[in-house]
Amino acid sequence: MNLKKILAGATALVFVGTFASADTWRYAFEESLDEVQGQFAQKFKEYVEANSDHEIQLFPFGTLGESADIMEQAQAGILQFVNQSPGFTGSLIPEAQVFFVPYLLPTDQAQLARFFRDSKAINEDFQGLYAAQGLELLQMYPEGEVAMTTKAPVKSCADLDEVKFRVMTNPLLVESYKAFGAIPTPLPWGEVYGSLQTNIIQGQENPTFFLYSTKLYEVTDYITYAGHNNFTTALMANLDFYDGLSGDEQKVIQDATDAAYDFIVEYQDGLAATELAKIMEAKPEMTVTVLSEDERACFKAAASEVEAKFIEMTGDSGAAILEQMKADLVAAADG
Ligand code: 6CS
Repeated sequence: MNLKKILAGATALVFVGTFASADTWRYAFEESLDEVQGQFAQKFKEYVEANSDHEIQLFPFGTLGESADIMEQAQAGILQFVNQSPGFTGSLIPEAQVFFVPYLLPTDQAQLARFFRDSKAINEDFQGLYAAQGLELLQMYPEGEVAMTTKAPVKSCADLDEVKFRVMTNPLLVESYKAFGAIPTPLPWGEVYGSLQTNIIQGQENPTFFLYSTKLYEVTDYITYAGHNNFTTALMANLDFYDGLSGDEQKVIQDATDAAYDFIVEYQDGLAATELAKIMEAKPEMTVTVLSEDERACFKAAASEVEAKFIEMTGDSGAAILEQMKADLVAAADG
């Protein structure tokens, strides 16, 4: 644990706390207000404030530190709510790494929306795993298909040879990019732009909207879609805080989560296409490639190796979650 950072976060919160009433709940997330997590958070806040006496104080990325810092603050009860992606939570809850088994999640956004809403694995099985870490899992939701952005073209895994590729700090994501042939380099988000700029890394992956909003297109020249994953994220509450609430308060939180979920699914309809168009306007020389089935072959072949690693890391518990997710995905495919 980085004690200096958690103390800095706590000090910042004590400072803001002096201006906040006891009815204020603190909610931190990994993006800015105008990005997907920020939009979700604002909807949640709007609902809670319209339907209770509580106020929600939002802390966008950077105000309280990196993803790891806000998770520590939420577990410690300094924050009541935290939005963190399994890309980071996977180092705390190994089963949450399942989201990095390549080609497990579909790219179809409507199917994904049904899956995250109805999945037993998500809405029941993961609950206990998060609770064991002092967290009430409120909602997982998708943020869009991830694209690889690099400094040189990627037409197959061979093109990733010797490429230092940034991944979130998640052991299975490291295994994925190893299996894809790259040199995986786990880094917190705050170091990504500068590391690309200075050529410490030569690639990274993220959903299209984020490539535009964070200006990653400025420091990479190729965007490649291999269809290998969708970015997943999750809203959680501190478990002691949540368990200590009245039934009415818990209901407001559940309803606010549902409202934010419905909103964010609709908000993202067409978002990847509009944000890609903005990237092309800002940087017309950007090369965008959607890999063909043949070009995807080596990425798809790597998937079974990564799945086996996941089972090796998580045992029976991970195997059961994976099986349940596959069944839930089939159910979501049927509409
Ligand atoms: O790559 C990352 O680390 C970041 N990507 C997104 C889409 N949201 C937050 C996360 O920290």
